Amino acid sequence: MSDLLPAFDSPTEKLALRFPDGALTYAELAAVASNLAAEIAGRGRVAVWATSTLGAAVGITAGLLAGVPVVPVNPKVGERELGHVVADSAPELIMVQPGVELPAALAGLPRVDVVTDPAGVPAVPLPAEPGPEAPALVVYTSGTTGPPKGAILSRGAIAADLDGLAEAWAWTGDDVLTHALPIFHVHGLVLGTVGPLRLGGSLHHLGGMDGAALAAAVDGGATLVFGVPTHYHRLAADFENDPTLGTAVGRARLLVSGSAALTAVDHTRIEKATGLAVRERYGLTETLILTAARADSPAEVGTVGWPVAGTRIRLAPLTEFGDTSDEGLGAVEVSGPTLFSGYLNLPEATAASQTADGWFATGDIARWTPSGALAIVGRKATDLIKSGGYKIGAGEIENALLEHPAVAEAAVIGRPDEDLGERIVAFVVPAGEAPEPKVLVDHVASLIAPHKRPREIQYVDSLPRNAMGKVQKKLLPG
Ligand code: MLC
Ligand code: AMP
Repeated sequence: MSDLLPAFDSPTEKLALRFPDGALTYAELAAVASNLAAEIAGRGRVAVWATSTLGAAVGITAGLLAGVPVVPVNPKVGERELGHVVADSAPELIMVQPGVELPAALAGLPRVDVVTDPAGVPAVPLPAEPGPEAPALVVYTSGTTGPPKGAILSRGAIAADLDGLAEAWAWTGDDVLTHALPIFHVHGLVLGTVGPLRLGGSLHHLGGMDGAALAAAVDGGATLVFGVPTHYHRLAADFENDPTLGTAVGRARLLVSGSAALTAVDHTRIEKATGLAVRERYGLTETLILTAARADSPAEVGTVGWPVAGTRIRLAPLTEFGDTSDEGLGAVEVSGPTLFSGYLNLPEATAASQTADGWFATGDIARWTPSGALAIVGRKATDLIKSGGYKIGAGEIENALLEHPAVAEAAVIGRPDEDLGERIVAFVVPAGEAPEPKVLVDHVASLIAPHKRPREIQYVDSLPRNAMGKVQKKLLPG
C-alpha cells in the first residue's frame, strides 16, 4: 500500500481532479500519471511548469508516484528568478502542457509533454515507493535577502501534515475541495492538491476566484473551500453585491483561510454573508501547517487555532524587542514531523534557521490565548512582506530595482493594505530623470515575478540612513 497516495492502490471511478481545462477520475488519473511516472522514474529531480491546469497537476502526481522530487515552477516567474531556480534545482527534465512555449531558461531541458487524455491509456505498475524521509517536493520561498531558497519537503512531512489537518477539519475522501490557489506554493500544492489526493477526495480548481464561480462550485457539490485572506476580502464584496452568492457558498461544510492573517472585519463579513465562520490555520513553507482552528470547535477570531497532531510549538523570549513577557508575546519556534529537510544547496542557511536545540525559528511573533489557541501578532523581520499571501523579500525587489539604469538607490517596505494585507511600496532615489513609475513596476515584474512588483513607487531625494549607512526603513514617509 502506498504510504503517500493510498488511493492509487485500487483507483476508483470517483472524481480526482477538476480544473478549468478538464477533469479525471482516480482510475483515469492513475492511468495517465502511472505512464508518466514510468517515464520519469529514477531521475534526480524533475520540474513541472505549474500553471493552474490539469496537466500540471498530473505532472505533480506522476512525480509523487514515481518517487522523484518535483520542483514546481511558477509560470509567471521572471527571467532572473527562473534562471536561479533552474540553476539551483538542476531538474533533469520539465513536464509541461503540450503546446506551451517555455522561456529561454528552460529551453535547454528535456521536455516531457503531459498527456491528460486517458482514452486507451492503461495504467502501468508504479515504481517502488521510497521511504518517508525521501524528498517529495522542492518549493522555492523568499527570505529577507538573496534569491528564493528551495525548501526540501519529504514525503513523510507531507503525509504527517495532511493527516493532522484531516483530523482537525474532519476532512475525508467524501469532501470536494475547491480553491483558486497557485499550485507552485505549499498552500495550493500540498494542502490544495496533494491533500485531496491523499485522502481519496476530489479537487475542483476554479482557475480564478470570484463569488459566482465559488457559488457554482458549491452548488456542484464542493464541501470545503481554501483561500488566502485576499480571496475572502474580495468574496465578501461579491457577496455584499449579490447576497444569493453568499447564501449558496454557505451550503459548504467549511471555509478555511491561511498564508496570511484574515482581518476580523473580513471574518465578520464572510460569516454574515454565508453563515459560516472561517477557520484559520498557520504555517510556513519550511514547516508546513502547524496550527489549525478545528471544524468541531467555534472559531476564535484573531487566532490560528491549535497545534496539529504531532507538532510542538514554544514561544521564545523576544529579548531584542525588550521585555515583552508580561504581554505573553514570544518568537514562535517549532519541532515535529512536518518540518522540512533543509534548504537545497544551502547548509548554512539551513543551520541558521534552527535554534541550538534543533527547533525551527519561524520569525513570527505570537501569544497563546486562554483556550490554548495561537494568535499571530507580527513578524520579526521588516524585510519580509506578505502580499496576497505571497512571501516576498524586500531585498529581492531592491536588487531588481537597482538593476534598472534609472535607479540610484532603492528601499522597499510593506504597507498595510485592506485587499492584499500588505502592499509593496518602493522608495527610489532616481539616477537623473525619474521614469514613469510603470516602467520600474514592469521591470521588476519581468525580472523576478509579477506578484513581487511594487504597487507604488515613491521618488525621494535621499533615503534615511544611520551613521553606519544602513537605511532606516522605519523613518520612510508613510
Ligand atoms: C499585473 N500582472 C502583470 C503586471 N501587473 N504581469 C506582468 N507585468 C506587470 N506589470 C498580471 C499578473 O501576472 C496576473 O495575471 C494579474 O496581472 C494579476 O496579478 P496579481 O497582481 O498578482 O493579482 P492580484 O489580484 O494582486 O492577486 C491576488 C491573488 C494572488 C490573491 C489572486 O495574490 C494569489 O494568488 N495569492 C496566493 C498566494 C499563495 O498561494 N500563497 C501561499 C504561499 S505558502 P493573471 O493571468 O494571473 O491574471 C504559505 C504557507 C501557508 O504561505 O501558510 O499557506
Ligand atoms: P511562506 O514562506 O510563504 O510559507 O509564508 C509563511 C508565513 O506566512 C508565516 O511565517 C506567517 O508569517 C504567515 N502566515 C501563514 N499563515 C498565517 C495566518 N493564518 N495568519 C498570519 N500569518 C500567517
